[in-house]
Amino acid sequence: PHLQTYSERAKKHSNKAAKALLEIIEEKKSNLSVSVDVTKSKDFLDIIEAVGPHVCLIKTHIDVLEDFDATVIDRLQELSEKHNFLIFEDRKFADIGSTVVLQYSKGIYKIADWAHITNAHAVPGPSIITGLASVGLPKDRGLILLAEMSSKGALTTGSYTEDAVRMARARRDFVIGFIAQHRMEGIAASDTDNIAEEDFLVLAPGVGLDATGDAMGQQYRTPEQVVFESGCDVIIVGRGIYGKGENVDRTEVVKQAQRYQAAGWEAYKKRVQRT
Ligand code: UP6
Repeated sequence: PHLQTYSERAKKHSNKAAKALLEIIEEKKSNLSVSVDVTKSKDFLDIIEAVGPHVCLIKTHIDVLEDFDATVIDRLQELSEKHNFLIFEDRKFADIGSTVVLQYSKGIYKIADWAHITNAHAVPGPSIITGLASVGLPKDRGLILLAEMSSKGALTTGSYTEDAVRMARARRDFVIGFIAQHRMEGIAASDTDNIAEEDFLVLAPGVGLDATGDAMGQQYRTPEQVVFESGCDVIIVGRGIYGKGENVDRTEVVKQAQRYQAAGWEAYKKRVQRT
């Protein structure tokens, strides 16, 4: 599917969150998702306001905000409508079905009420999808499974990755894609896998133009490597856009967002180029 355009794929996608994301990518000519990993609500909202016009998706870790209250979500939703981007809470659920139901819908954050997309580890097996789907599907949400991580020494390799893909194939109504570094179509279908018209979105974190990693095992690749060479669909960029995320210089953040947007789009154009 990655050789088709985003809009061709949008037309065929049956999950509403995936379809909306593909439409926004094409409309805004942006496959950039900014990961807004800062601890003050003001910095959080300032960054989102600045990068909003340049992204298809805002990725959050809502639990790192020190001064969280419900107005942050109201404002986030306003910005999502104003600038036409979706919201992805990077919650990385990893528990049994009945527990993730509570974590997804209850508590302080009520993630299912506002995040179009969230994600989960495959570690607990298919029951984690059953649990999350019971909350998310009625709200037209989409789930991303972590198939590969970007950090050094990650255990998400080989048969683990393959089994995660098989779990996704069994729940294509709700699982819309993967956090990964490559496309997953190459993973052989088992007898029970339904792969007809399969179109999983691949969202890739670990993207940077100026650094190859950080001091804690993060590994960066360029948009060209991620989108053109590896066929991923969305680039996720955090510190490459706002650095430490304190006393944010709006002009600089906008400049970096535009730079990553352009690099991601160029890599995509090169990929789908028809000869
Ligand atoms: N993230 C990764 N690698 C993964 C999965 N998720 O880096 O395999 C998330 C991190 C962070 C963001 O939790 O929010 O993507 C990357 O941020 P950075 O660009 O500042 O390194």
